[in-house]
Amino acid sequence: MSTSPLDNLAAQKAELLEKVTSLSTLDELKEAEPFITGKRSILSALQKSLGQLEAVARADAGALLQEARREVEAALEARRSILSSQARAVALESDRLDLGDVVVSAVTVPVSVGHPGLVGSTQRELEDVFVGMGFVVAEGPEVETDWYNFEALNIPPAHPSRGMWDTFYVELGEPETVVLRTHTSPTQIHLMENAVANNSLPIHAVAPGTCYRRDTPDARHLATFHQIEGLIVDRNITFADLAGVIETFTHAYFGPDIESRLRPAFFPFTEPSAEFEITCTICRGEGCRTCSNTGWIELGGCGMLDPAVLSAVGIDGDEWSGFAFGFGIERCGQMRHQIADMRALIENDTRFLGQFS
Ligand code: FA5
Repeated sequence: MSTSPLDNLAAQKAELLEKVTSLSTLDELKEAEPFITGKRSILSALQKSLGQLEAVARADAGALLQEARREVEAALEARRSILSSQARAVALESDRLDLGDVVVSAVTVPVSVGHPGLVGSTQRELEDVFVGMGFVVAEGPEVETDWYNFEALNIPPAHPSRGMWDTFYVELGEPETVVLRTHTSPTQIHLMENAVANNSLPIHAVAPGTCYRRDTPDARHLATFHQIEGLIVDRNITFADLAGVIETFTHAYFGPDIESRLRPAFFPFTEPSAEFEITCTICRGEGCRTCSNTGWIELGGCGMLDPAVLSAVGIDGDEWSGFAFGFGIERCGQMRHQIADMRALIENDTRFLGQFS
């Protein structure tokens, strides 16, 4: 009985197909490929051996071998495709960002985070000083009626002193009856009204907040700025108490080396009134552009509560007396940090603002 090189073809093909199924990674497949369908495979060896056969037998055997090769090659390609998708899925899974990765990158990559601005931190420092002196911190609305911003503070309509405050009016109700507050002094009225309504006099409070004026920005002015109002209503309060509070504040906030002074001034809601000034910290009193060559910088106004204001809110001026003050928060920060021009605070130059973190 004649033998053919393809006598074991069925078993050899089965063995190759089994080998293909056992491949579990693309690397294994790549390594095994030459032995399955490549030059070093049994299929290639059989192909070579067909040369010994006679022409007719060779053609039949060649067709059989081709058929077996196609089957093994198809199985190998199918396996390659399965292993490729598995490898892609594994790669995707390892690329997925989970919370652990986020935390790790937040720790290792330097991230620039913000910090409170100079005005906010100055406000908090001022609050701290006054809380340390026994004041509570309150706040009032930024949009006020004409009554709170002016009339209750003894500034009737058309009174010439209204010219002290260049006002932004809000288009609400009758013309010029609602304003963006020009100062924090209306909080005096809210505090006193509340105390009367709740029968909770005395008052020892500060109220910081934003103010708006049609002021042209310059080295000491902005159109939107901040003040901190102070109000004491109690028994037997005198101007000496006011001067003592201002001096204690100056030393606590600016240190003992800074000189301060009170100069007579006029405010319709206090009598007597004064302006509170300190030595200009830019020129140390020598005179410079920031202080208009006076050597002094005005930080705020103050005075004893005018009896007309007390009676406007229903407080008996024979039993109670008090004082109020209003300091510019930007001015305080400006002098503490020796900033020659206040406009730097609103120019958003992070090289400048970053110094105060
Ligand atoms: C007043 O606003 C009074 N309400 C202060 C007051 C309160 C007096 C209680 C009596 C009793 P004046 O307009 O002077 O006063 O402003 C007070 C302070 O606010 C100024 O000294 C300054 O420090 C600050 N200030 C005023 N206008 C501006 C502005 N446009 N930009 C920045 N700061 C300002």
